[in-house]
Amino acid sequence: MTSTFSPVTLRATAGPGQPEPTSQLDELYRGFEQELLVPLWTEIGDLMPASPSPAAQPHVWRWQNLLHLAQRSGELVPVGRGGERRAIALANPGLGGAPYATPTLWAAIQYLNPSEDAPVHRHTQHAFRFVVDGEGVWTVVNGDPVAMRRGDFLLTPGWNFHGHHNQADTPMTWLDGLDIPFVHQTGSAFFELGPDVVSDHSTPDRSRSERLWAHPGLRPVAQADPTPSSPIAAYRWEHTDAALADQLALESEGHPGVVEPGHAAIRFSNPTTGGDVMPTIRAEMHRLRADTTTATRREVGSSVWQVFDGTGTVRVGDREWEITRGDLIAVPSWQPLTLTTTSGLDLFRFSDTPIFERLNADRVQVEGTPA
Ligand code: GTQ
Ligand code: FE2
Repeated sequence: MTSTFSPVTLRATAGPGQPEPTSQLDELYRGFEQELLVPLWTEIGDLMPASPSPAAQPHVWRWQNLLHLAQRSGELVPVGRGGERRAIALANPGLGGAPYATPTLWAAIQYLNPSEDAPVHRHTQHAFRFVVDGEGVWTVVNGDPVAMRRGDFLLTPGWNFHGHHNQADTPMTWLDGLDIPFVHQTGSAFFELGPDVVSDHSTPDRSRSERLWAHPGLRPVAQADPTPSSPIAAYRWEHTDAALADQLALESEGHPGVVEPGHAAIRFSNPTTGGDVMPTIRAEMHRLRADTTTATRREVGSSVWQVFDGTGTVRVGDREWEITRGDLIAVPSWQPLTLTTTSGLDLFRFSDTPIFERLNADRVQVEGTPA
């Protein structure tokens, strides 16, 4: 669905270094078609560009529009077995209508009405939730109920059973991020159903996972082995916010720590390795002071950003948008990105960078410095 190739119709057109079209050449090309063959010489420009030229496009989805459609889905579409989740995915305009925000990343708004249960299942796809607004849902991961509140970043690494339940008297929405497109396109998906309702409807303030793992710089001695995904089920906003505020305060006091002037950022990390939270997904939170513009930066791999607070302007490639709370931005591979704000801006970001780092195919270029 996302292929940029039209059904095989090879053309005997004369390009640079190509023979003049003749009936014999045409016959050769019909022979290729018949045998389902494609010669490199007609495709090389697209297949092997000098630098990444992804099919995915820069795009912004407006949270207010997503919210409205999610609310209507909440009225019209039940959540339960079969569909599994009332989740509505961003479809990048360059990817042929597939529910892919980028070639590797799924981003969706999920909506749960009061008293609803999203049934239990597990899959090899890695997942997280990020909450831009609201509370009242607990996601139950391997039997451990995890509260969801504004600013929290929550993990559901691959093959963990999980369901969600809304204990509030108001609906709740959040952002889901998964590696569904990567897993789909590489034929590596497995899926299993669990119970139709979550096993534990209790509403603890902190999950068991956090009580064991989420103390700063402290890990349980009995848990010595590294795990490919982080054992921390929830990274709470109070910690994220404090880390960003402290970075900017240190900058004001003349100490290092920020990415660049006026730009603080933290990466959510796996305490057992120090690396990314999950094998395919990197997640970060960024804070720009008022009246800050970032350096223009591009990198191999794609990302999705969500505005958490404040307003600003985002430039991706040759597109530019004003952005406000909840808005989502798709940044394709190697597209230059610049953020500007006059009011101050908090943004959540996730990317597929760990895949490229593992393959030694990662590259970053910051404006004014060599790649
Ligand atoms: O909440 O379990 O957006 O399995 C897509 C697939 C959410 C989930 C999505 C899922 C989920
Ligand atoms: Fe799921």
